Amino acid sequence: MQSEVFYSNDIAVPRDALHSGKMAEISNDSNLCDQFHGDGYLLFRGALNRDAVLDMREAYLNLFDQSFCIEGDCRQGRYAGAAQPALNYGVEGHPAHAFVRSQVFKDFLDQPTLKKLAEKLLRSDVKRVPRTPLRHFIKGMKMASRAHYDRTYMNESADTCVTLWVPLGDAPVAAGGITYLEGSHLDINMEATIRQAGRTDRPNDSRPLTHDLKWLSEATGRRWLLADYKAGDVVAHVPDIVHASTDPMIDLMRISTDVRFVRSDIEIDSRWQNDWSADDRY
Ligand SMILES: O=C(O)CCC(=O)C(=O)O
Repeated sequence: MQSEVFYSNDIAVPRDALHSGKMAEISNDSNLCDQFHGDGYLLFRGALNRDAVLDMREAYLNLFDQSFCIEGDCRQGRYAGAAQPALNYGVEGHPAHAFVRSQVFKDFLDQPTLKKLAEKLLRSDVKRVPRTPLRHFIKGMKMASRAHYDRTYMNESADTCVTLWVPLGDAPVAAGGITYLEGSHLDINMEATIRQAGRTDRPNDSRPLTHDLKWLSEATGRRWLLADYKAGDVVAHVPDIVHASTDPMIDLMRISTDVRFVRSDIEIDSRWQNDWSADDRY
């Protein structure tokens, strides 16, 4: 049964018609580019080979201690409640830092399917942006990605850049997954609204963001769009759409990556030219 709320950064957001809705699926007769630019996102179900995606999940979780996953099953990847690495997430020495630099991960990113999706949506030749964050959320963290849009982190527009959000494993809403604020990429007041209220748990960050998804939904009259993702799904989004993620509430760990492509004729933003590290502060 569906829960009556979802959580993000430990704040309950009602799953009612005012605050949330379902992400659109691709309809057979839709023009992909029109739907992508109209909605600001596009959910491709089963775009990637499920086994190849689970291979990535397994390869990453194999870098942890055997006791990390329930029954030592790194392919399924349910959190066993064991101690986590002493190091901060994603810094040098942490498995996520090593994994994004591994050849197996880079080969996964360079598979033709991802590039072809990006080419279709940007209607251009594209190149992959080297900096590719790995996200890993575990039950009990009570935290998720804050509401933000990519344009403030990367100097690009919907004509030059697309983000492909790739869950490395099944990611139902309760495991934590990406969620989009409906129509926010078309709202010229969005940045002012977020800034004006100053409703952020990161007051020293000058970028427009908020941890409070319930407040943002009510302040803008917009709904958070949710989906239960499966390994193999890919979601594309434009740099202007406000997105965030839901808190992990179940054993199944949420692992995902954000693969970005830009038109091949533009220079990649200097902040995005090297491998991701959680402390690179971009
Ligand atoms: O996976 C997530 O929690 C969101 C990641 C994201 O929004 C980003 O990297 O820009």
